[in-house]
Amino acid sequence: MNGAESLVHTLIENGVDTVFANPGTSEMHFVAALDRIPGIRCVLCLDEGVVTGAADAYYRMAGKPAATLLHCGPGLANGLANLHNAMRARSGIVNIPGDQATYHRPLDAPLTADTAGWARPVSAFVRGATSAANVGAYAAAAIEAARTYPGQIATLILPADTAWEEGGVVAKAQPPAPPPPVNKKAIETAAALLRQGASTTLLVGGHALMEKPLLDAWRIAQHTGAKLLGPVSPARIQRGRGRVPLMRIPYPVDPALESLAGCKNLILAGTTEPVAFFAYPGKPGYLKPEDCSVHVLARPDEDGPAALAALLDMLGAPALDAPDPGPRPAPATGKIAPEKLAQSLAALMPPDAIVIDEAISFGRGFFPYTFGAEKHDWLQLTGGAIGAGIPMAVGAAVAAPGRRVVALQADGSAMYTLAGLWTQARENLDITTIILSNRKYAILIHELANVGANPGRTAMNMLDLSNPDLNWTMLANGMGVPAATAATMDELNNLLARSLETPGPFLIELLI
Ligand SMILES: Cc1ncc(C[n+]2csc(CCOP(=O)(O)OP(=O)(O)O)c2C)c(N)n1
Repeated sequence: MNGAESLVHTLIENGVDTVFANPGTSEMHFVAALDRIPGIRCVLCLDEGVVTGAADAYYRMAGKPAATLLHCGPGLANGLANLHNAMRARSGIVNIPGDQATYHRPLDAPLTADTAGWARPVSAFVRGATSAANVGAYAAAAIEAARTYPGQIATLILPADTAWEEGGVVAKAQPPAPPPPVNKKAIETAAALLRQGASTTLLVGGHALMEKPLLDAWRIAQHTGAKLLGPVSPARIQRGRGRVPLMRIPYPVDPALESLAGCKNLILAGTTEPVAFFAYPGKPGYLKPEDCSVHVLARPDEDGPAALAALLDMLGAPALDAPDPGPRPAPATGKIAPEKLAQSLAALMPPDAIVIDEAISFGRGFFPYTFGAEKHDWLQLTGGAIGAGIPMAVGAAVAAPGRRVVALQADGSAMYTLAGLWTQARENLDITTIILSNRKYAILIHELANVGANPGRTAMNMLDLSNPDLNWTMLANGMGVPAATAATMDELNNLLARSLETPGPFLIELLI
């Protein structure tokens, strides 16, 4: 058995059965081993940002890591922005860049780079195999690291000779260490604060945004009068009718500050203290009021769901269902508007859909209008590095066959990793992409004003995507994805309804 074969067997034996791949020469033996040994679904992506963004969303939906296959340092570097988003989402990924053969590295051939150096800032674990004999053991260690609660990026660098040489040994990963036990003192403190009744906000993130813990949080809030909020950009929320209608802290700094105005005690469950996305001249960076104290019920790496369950128990909050959102709305008609798109989604989305939200400025107000939709999962851009949406749709669809993925996709952000559409077509993934076509970097037009900068012609040109206009139907068709344009809500409703029922990908350019 060579090193590459030991790697593939180790992945399979430890339940890693999906690889998002963009290979090169140094990974040919890894590719050959994936070919010889059945058991892994290999998904070719034509850009490394697609590989890493797909692996991120795969973990969010499957709850187990996929592996990547990347080409040397530069291939890894192309995937870094979406690894950054994955790190912010606390997604587990077994990230595998190949590399120059160990003995070829000193020759400084063109693709030689500081692969480990590029991996380190986004990885909780970085290790390079030094011989075929340790590939399996290091892969098992990487899998263990990737699975560590709530999820981490573990990078295993695979020099070409460690893949092709004989002497590979398959290894078994240890089960990951469980999250630290719930902190009793933190629960008592939170219970005491909630009983006091002073203006308290419960901010819930991470795995605590799944259906059951979120209902626990809702019951705590209803019982004590606390306000319940989610972070600006959580990795995954389970929502829709029968589930908690959670509002998030808004992205723009002024409404974000307002959402916490008057808060005296901020209790954090599975998330960190909220801060503004950016500094703005004369505005605070921390979003809580100055006289507000922060209490950590559970850190993101602690068991937030268990902490909420224990807190609920201590408070003795009565059983309660999520509130009834009323009848399912009808699709909105007429001129296009953000809340109307949300309304049509709520009307038409099938049960168990997965929404990928890289809607940027158009998507700010979608949440309240979709509380009445069928149950669904909502995945957000977590690290602010745009170009995640199309790849995430790929990863979610691969992770959850049989569930429809609806990608709400701003046009500027779509262009970064457009190549992901090709993978959607090649794998025939059930993805409906709605391109929010404003032909602008609209958010940055607001930001220009927010930071007090001058909107001159050169500046405005740098925020304008017209001249030439992107032809979305042709772009999608060119990669094998059928597409059409909608200029009214009625046109959108027709296209959306049809695509939601038709297997495979479809792209709608919505002229907003
Ligand atoms: C990797 C990366 N590059 C650049 C940016 C800066 N940036 C933030 S928003 C944005 C434009 C977004 O435009 P679009 O996706 O069309 O959404 P809209 O603003 O029109 O709603 C840019 C370039 C970023 N956040 N991340």
